[in-house]
Amino acid sequence: MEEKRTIDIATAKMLEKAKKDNVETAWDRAEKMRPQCGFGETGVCCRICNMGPCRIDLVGDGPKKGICGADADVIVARNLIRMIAAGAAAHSDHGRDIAHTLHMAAEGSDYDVKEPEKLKEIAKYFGVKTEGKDIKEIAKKVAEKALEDFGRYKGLVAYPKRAVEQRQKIWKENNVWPRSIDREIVQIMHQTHMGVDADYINLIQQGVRAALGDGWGGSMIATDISDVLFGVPKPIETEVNLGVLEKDMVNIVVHGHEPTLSDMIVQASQDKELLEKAKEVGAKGINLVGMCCTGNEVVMRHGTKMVGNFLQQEAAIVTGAVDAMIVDVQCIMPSLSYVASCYHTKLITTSPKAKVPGAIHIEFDEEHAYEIAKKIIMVGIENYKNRIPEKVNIPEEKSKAVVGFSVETILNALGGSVKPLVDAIVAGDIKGAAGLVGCNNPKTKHNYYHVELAKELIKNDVLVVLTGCAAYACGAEGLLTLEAKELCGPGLKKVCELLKIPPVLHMGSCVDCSRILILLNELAKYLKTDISDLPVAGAAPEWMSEKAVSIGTYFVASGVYTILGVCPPVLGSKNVTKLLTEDVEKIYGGKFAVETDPHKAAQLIMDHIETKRKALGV
Ligand code: SF4
Ligand code: MSK
Repeated sequence: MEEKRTIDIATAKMLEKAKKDNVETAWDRAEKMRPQCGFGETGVCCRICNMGPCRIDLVGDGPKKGICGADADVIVARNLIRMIAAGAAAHSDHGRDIAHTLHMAAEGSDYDVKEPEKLKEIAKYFGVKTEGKDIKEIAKKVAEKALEDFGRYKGLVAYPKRAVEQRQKIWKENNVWPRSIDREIVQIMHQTHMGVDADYINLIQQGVRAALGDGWGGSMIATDISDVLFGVPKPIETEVNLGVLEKDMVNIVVHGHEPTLSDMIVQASQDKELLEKAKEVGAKGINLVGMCCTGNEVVMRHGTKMVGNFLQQEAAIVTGAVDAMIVDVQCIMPSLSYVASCYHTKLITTSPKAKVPGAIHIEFDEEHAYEIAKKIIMVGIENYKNRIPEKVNIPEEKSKAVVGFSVETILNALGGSVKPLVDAIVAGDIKGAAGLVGCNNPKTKHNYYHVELAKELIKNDVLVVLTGCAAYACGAEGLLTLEAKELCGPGLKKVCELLKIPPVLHMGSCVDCSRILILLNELAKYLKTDISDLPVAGAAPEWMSEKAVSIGTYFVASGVYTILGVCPPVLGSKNVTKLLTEDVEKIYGGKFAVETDPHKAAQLIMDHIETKRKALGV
């Protein structure tokens, strides 16, 4: 039964344990939810005004229009771009917080500029002069310029001009270059208000503009400034899966997204005073582990072990060995306080944006970052003695992994330019590359699609890059190791041996999808072509979050063919479906496809790569 839910043995064991412990999980609730509402699934339920809810009858003689007259095209498009607005808002608000932290670092706080060179590099894009300037002065100016991009009243968002000229031209011609990050999100909310836009093409166009404000705006700011503050990731060894929890140490899980808190927690977990306290309560030390994208942020910079992805958050607590789970924002299941209450785990919320009834709330404040981080860790240390021994069962499964492939690292490994990568593509050793990103979703078997697709691609000499929860799935299967070269086709194997890299490269958290954009842009720049001409593709195999809708949209609008493993709620409109899966290609050079079978998806990607290779004449 549990094997139907996940391919991961550790998770399956914990689901069995949850059953014995009488603890309900997301999978149980997903089962109770079936069959899910067909109107919702196809996107034709509208609750935008209080004349509704209205729903369109797609098969029978029922209503074909809402009370206001909105048809399926309008309702589906409005619902979809509201998902983009929420996703772009989440990513971008994260970016804003990081920019704010840089500003505080410039003015004097527990944070500092770790990477002055990267700061100077991004200063260029914001038009900030660096010559002869003090680093704090540059940091302050860059932070202010970045913050301006969220609410500018004239001009355009700065980062899209990093893209190759051909791409910039497409965005300008189609009027989708974001004017300000927040404005495009607000405009979606306005445009989709009852009685405003009734043109599905115009609605989708605004969705594209807001999504670009995420990918080439808020997310890119989040990535860049995180690197400036916390370090540019470099390859580092770690371990992945629930087996990284330790029986005789204080286990603390950091879960959520923003590195501002988690990076401080990492530092505080090495504090001598706290290590002493841990020993006083009988533990051998503090075992800090990461979950979801917070985990991705800290592992890339510190090697912090990766305990699990989105659908493993409840399973981690079910081990009975988590003394504290610290959360900030995004992808935190409200069920965690209930699951924690079935064991001894303390759930600690830290953001004013994300409180959970039943959790302890210790509000994080960047001005007293280190002190608060220590206070939070102390909750875990003090809770160690409350473990219930008969409820503790840590699965032994864990895998080694090498993570932390920032664009800078990849270029370094290649000797400073993408030339060797392009040469390998031209020689056919590497056929192309694919980005696998995104979440888990109980609509699909946990981790199955991520892993099958990655394996199939590397077997066919397609280099894979990962962000988000996809990284945990492939990490747990051992695909983030040098040894995974044995699963590759002969060409990719040769390249992995030469460069000493895994065939599946971990590039970070969900905001770090912006790293993939930059890598693609570097390739396009080198080839003097557009991103849409490259033999590359993207996939969100098990996506569930609104952020993934925004990510998919900005990849398509950047010229990337993008496969979704779970169908978005658009099938209620033939026109919107056709627009996204066919017509957009004529505008942006990228388009969406939906394919629920990972092997067929791999074939689609390889066919696409082959077409692009032929067009490039390689
Ligand atoms: Fe119904 Fe129109 Fe109101 Fe939506 S906006 S709920 S379709 S009346
Ligand atoms: S954490 S958005 S489940 S990737 Fe970024 Fe994972 Fe998806 Fe959240």
